[in-house]
Amino acid sequence: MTRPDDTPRLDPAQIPAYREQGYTVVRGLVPPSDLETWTARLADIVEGRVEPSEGMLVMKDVMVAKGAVNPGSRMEAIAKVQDYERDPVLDTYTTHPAILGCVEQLIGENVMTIHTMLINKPPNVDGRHPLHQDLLYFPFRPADRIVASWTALEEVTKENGCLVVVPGSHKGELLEHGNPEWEHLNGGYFGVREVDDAMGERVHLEMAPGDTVFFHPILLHGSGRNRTQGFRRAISAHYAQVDVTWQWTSQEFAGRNYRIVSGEHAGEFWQGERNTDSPINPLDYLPGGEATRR
Ligand SMILES: O=C(O)CCC(=O)C(=O)O
Repeated sequence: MTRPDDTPRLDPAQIPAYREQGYTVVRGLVPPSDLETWTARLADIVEGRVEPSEGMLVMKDVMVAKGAVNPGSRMEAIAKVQDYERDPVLDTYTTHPAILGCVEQLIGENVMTIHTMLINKPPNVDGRHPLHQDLLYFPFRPADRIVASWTALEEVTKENGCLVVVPGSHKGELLEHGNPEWEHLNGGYFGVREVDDAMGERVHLEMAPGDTVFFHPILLHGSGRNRTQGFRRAISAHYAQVDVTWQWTSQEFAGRNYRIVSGEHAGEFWQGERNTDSPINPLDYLPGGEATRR
């Protein structure tokens, strides 16, 4: 059974800061040896030495897919690897005791994973991610019982496209999203339709390898372009406390299994009811009717 260890990872002051700001960064949370393991596995998958696990999506950057740039290597072609939970090496992220410990401090004990992803920002592509709210993609409520963890696999800076957040924006509502009119936008990278200065100041989260940011699913966030010749890679997962309810009218994800990763039911799948008579229609937040799958 996987359990977070008992070491408190978040400084007690970080919990109220998270409630107030919608995010908190834990410096040096993950040791370099773990980061190296995940980065090497990503390379093995992208470079064809390891088969992608069942259900895994390995997505090319749109500029590469359209032939707008010629990548110098396979890693330069990839925007993200999604749904890695069946990969035994990458999945050690979702059950990492330090990550789980923080997640449980923020949303309570007994959690499941609801989304997993590695994000690559190679050089020479646009690669921007417009400001958005991740709750758009999730059928579970209340939002306060969901949290994202995002760990830098290498130095992330303003220059290479670090995350940008709008502190306090998680206190608002889920907003309407759409496709910004950018020439090159990766599939599923939706953005909030109307972003104005009243939403607050944007903060760039520059992070060292192993630093991890935990953020609320209503927090407005995105990321800029990588203007360096290196990569900007990160590994992330979304967690929900098992005591959430399914509140989507949509059948999308209705057949998906959500795996519990801590507590007495660790290893089992979430058994909550998927009541598609629920009040929330995800397409209300995505006029144009595109699928919400990223
Ligand atoms: O890593 C990035 O550049 C953005 C990731 C992100 O915002 C997301 O996946 O929701």
